[in-house]
Amino acid sequence: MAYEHILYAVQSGVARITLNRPDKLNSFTSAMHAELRAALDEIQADRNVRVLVLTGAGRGFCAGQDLSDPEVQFVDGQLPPDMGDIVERNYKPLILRLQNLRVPTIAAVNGVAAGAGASLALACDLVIATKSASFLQAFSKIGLIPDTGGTWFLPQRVGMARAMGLALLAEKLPAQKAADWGLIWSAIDDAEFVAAVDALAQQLAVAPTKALVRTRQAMHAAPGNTLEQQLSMEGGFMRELGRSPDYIEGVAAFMGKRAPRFTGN
Ligand code: T3D
Repeated sequence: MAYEHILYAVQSGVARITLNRPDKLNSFTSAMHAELRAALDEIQADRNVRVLVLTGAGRGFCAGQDLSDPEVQFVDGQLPPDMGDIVERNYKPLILRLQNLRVPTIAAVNGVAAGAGASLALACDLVIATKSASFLQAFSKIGLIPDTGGTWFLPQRVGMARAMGLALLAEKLPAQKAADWGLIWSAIDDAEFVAAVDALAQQLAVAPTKALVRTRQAMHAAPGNTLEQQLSMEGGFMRELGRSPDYIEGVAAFMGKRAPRFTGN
């Protein structure tokens, strides 16, 4: 499929989606949402893909909803736009697609991630950012709440006190502090960022894909489960994975003192 608002490429098992509206800091329109959904569906169907890298073109990662999009503008004499409907149509399906993707996901945060752009990054399995990047819960500045999963991800990652501070005060959180707080995996010197993202992507592209994705599912299910339920879920996943070709290969490689050759199966 030809894309206009994103770039999409697959190489050596790594699918790369680049949000590509740099003049607007890659903020979301419904058209960009539709392309993002289509690209995620392509990844889901392409058995050659073993990892997704999501990043932004230009100096920003994503500034959330495009506030200049006519779809969210107030027009005198007309009903105000239904933000809840936009969330249901665009943001909720995006986050659910990411969470249900059959490959691990990396947010490569190359610059500011604001509003739903910050939530989008947090919905990925690993978040790696340039030291010059920042995370901004911009919502309270315009009278909204952290959406796109923000109220779910933030308190789990940084605790309620910091989540509330970030959301209510809407101050930019520099990437290094975000890493120190446990909001993201790591903050990397800008000059080393591209190489670090590539290395991480290559590492995950040859990892046992199913085990990584089951790990995501188990981790995210935990807050809603009792310990007993969680132990049962772990048992079910272990039963499944213990019969998988990648587990057989992993053990054979360990016993043979050689590097494993995982196929993602
Ligand atoms: O339907 C719904 O609305 C529900 C869903 C909501 C989810 C949300 O995401 S709500 C939150 C929306 N996002 C924001 O409120 C963030 C707005 N942007 C900013 O606060 C700042 O731009 C940043 C802190 C992200 C970056 O600041 P800075 O100084 O580095 O850049 P800038 O000069 O503000 O922005 C550069 C250009 O991008 C500028 O355009 P110009 O003047 O050069 O023509 C700016 O208007 C544009 N831009 C940045 N963010 C947005 C945007 N244009 C439209 N929408 C944006 N969100």
